[in-house]
Amino acid sequence: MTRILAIGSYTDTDSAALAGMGAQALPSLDALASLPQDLRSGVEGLAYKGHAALGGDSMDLLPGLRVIANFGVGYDAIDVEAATARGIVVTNTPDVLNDDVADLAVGMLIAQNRGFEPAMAAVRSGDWSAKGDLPLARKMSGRRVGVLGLGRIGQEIAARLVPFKCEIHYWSRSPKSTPGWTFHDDPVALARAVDDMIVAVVGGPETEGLVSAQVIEALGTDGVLVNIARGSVIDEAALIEALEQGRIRGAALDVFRGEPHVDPRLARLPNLLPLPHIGSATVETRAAMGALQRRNLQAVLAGDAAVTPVNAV
Ligand code: 8YV
Repeated sequence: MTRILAIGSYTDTDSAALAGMGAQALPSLDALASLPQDLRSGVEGLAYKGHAALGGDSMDLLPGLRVIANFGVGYDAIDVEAATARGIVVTNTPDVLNDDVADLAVGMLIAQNRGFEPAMAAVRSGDWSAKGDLPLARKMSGRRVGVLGLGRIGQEIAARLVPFKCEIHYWSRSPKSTPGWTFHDDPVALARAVDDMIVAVVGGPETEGLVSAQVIEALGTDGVLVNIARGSVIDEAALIEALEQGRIRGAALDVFRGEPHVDPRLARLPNLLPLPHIGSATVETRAAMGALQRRNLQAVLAGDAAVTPVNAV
């Protein structure tokens, strides 16, 4: 009997480990409804990897479900309220990816300020020898950087920027005890106070469109906006307009609304550095995320407390 379903695309190592626990693989959430009812009825654990919305309707297809173990720290795709109402424990994979995501955010800020993309293109295309040196880029060390959301990942980002002599400003639901970083009580005030902004808040309804047209405007024509959180946090239409009109100098995005489909107007902008959601995409971190996902599944199915639950059931 199948006790565990593993939805999503896993590495060979993770697939083997899940299969070792008796899990049946399912490529996507859409395929759930077409599974035979007797198979669905026996499922108690769901290993979930993906960003498609997992709501109460899907949970109801698995009436014996006890745990949804999400592969990822962000669980905005999962209707946690619906899970709690059904007595289902939801878990995520926090902390093990902080370093990778923070490394990427800082790398994106450097790459965008120093103009890595046009510089690489000049070498590859032969323009360097044909047309000579590129226009000068901007110095990154010493810039004033605003971190929007000072949770686990936001703190790692801010800490990494200190050795770059950056002045750190942040917005968070409440002020934190920090080594001299400046708190702002609204995102527009944060944007006004800094040169560049890095978005590190959780996704979901409470942060939907938090980076509004006003925030982008307040960042100003020298500003760079970096997003390693969720596409839903940024008013993408306002960002496209601002990038097209040069009202913001650049953006570096690892996440998009409706990803993996990216608005073509956004994708073709020369002042955008786009990445395909690779924040946690290293061999080491993905292995740690998979291991934590499985530990959560095993714990709940054995009747123990989840290792990293996000709801109280
Ligand atoms: C995804 C992420 O988990 O952890 C998160 O919240 O967004 C990523 O690490 C990864 O893309 C796998 O879906």
